[in-house]
Amino acid sequence: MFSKELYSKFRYLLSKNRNFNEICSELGLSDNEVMLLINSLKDNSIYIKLFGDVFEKRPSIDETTYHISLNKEHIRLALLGDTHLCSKNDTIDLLTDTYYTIEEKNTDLVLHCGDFFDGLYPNIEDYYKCLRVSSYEGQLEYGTIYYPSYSNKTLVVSGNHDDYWYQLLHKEILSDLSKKREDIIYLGPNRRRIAINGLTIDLLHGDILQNGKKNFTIGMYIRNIDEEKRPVIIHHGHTHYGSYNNIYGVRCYRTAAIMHASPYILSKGYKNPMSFYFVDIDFDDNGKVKKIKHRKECVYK
Ligand SMILES: [Mn+2]
Repeated sequence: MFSKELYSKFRYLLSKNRNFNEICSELGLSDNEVMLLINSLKDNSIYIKLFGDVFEKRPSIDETTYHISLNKEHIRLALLGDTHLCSKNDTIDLLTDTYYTIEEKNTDLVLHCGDFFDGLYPNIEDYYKCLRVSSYEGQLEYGTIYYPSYSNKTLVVSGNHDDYWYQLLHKEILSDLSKKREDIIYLGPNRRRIAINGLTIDLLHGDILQNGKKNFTIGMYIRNIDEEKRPVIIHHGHTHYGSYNNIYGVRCYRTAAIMHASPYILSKGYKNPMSFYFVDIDFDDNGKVKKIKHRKECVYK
């Protein structure tokens, strides 16, 4: 796909310690083309040389609240996440079935807690072998075409896998996706507070705490928020295992992945039950939350 001359010019620029952007412009290639060239060399040390410790770089978090007003006494939300599109283990079929159920049950809004895409994990050798598509433009196109369309909106924050693209290319793939798909709204990286009438929800991926540290537990996340500012609901994912707990009076929904188990998960003997939640909320005349109930829905293979 790339000529020998191009490879040697690339190697030369690398040896001269040119950075990624300089290499793109000196080769006259787009960043995606250079990423493809790097992928094709299958040499992990090139990523490290060009991007360093990519895990230190994350897009900055939006601390503002995203307000939605729905003039209704009763609303239904669907909570899901970790769809990992473009992984060879993704499942557009089961995701489409899931959205079919969501439509059928007259759902007002879907919340997606990130890892929408599988991204490109730079520090694992041969990661591209786990992917259906390994370029930025290719993944963006795949998501635009195959993510199920929905008559209402899907609100999404990014997960660590979506953020790999930020670390490699300084691009937020979900921001670009939301420009192509008007039913998908990107609320920003990692987490965002949402307010629907009198209901507050923290939608978060669930891998890092407010201070950016990775020793995430939901209890610690809640304790970091002043008591009077805590949300009514938290929706998070990341661990690919679904559960519900009431912690310090906050209703915490952790959603499972909607993807098939990877060979790694299978080799460890872990189960991979796919599921999502419906949450029904009743409001009083002043828009205050009157009653909440939920149901876990299994996604059957
Ligand atoms: Mn995930």
